[in-house]
Amino acid sequence: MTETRFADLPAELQEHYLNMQDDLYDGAKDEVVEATRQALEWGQGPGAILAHGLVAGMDIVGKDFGAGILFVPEVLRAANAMKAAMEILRPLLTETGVPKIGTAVIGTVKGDIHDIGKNLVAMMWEGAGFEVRNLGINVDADKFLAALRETNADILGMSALLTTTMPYMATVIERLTEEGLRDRITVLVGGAPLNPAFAEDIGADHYCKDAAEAVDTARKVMQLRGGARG
Ligand code: B1M
Repeated sequence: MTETRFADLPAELQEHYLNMQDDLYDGAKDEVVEATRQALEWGQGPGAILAHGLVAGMDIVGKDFGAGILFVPEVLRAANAMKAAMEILRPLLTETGVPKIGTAVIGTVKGDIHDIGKNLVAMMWEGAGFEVRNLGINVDADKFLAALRETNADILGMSALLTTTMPYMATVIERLTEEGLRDRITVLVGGAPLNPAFAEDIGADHYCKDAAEAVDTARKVMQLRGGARG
């Protein structure tokens, strides 16, 4: 049920992360939160805790969900445990000594309520110096456009976790074009079922496979745009 991707870590930490994955799988929120605190006390960074404990655990949940071994209530409990742990990591992921480098709007597209990955991207963008307007889940084109206008954003980030909702990203991009905003907003898309070819097909500027890539890409976008503004 567990996964090891950290053979180079001390045995005690490996066991800690394997237990954390088990607790996440079981939706044991208090235990996952406590394990997150413990790992921080041992000097583990948020990136390692996410990768070895939380995301690794959620990957197993996803596989068993897909295989019909787990069902929505269990997956929801695992997701809630993950979200509680992410709240512990939030201050570390969002703390930033760097000046503001740009403004981003992000949301999970209409019809889709998956928000863990999108929230991770939002936190890490904040940590990289972006002012982020996180619109939440089930966001339609009108709401994206209104937020982009209000914030005068540089970047739009869209997330979709379902094959049935990812095409809605194209609808949002079409609306950007129709309303004359497309040229001044860089569109980044991500989510498990997407790939670079899909991003290109719908006219997005970049596909980001994970939150770290979303940070790197957004930073590069701002460099190309000529640095910080406003
Ligand atoms: Co859902 N679900 N789910 N689910 N769920 C998936 C996506 C699924 C692959 C599971 C499976 O079958 N194996 C499957 C989709 C199949 C498909 O479309 N082909 C699925 C399904 C079918 C469903 C329902 C339809 C189930 C049902 O009701 N019968 C339903 C749909 C509801 C809806 O949205 N309308 C549903 C519901 C749920 C829960 C509510 C129970 C819960 C969501 C809770 C929540 O998010 N608050 C849930 C969960 C947790 C999952 C899995 C298990 C985990 C998703 C997750 O949080 N991963 C998922 C299985 C999987 O993905 N393997 C699954 C951890 C997260 C850190 O990763 O979100 O991929 P991820 O984000 C990554 C990258 O993708 C990227 O960076 C992130 C961090 O590195 N990224 C971006 C994401 N967004 C980005 C945006 C960017 C850039 C990068 O912008 C620039």
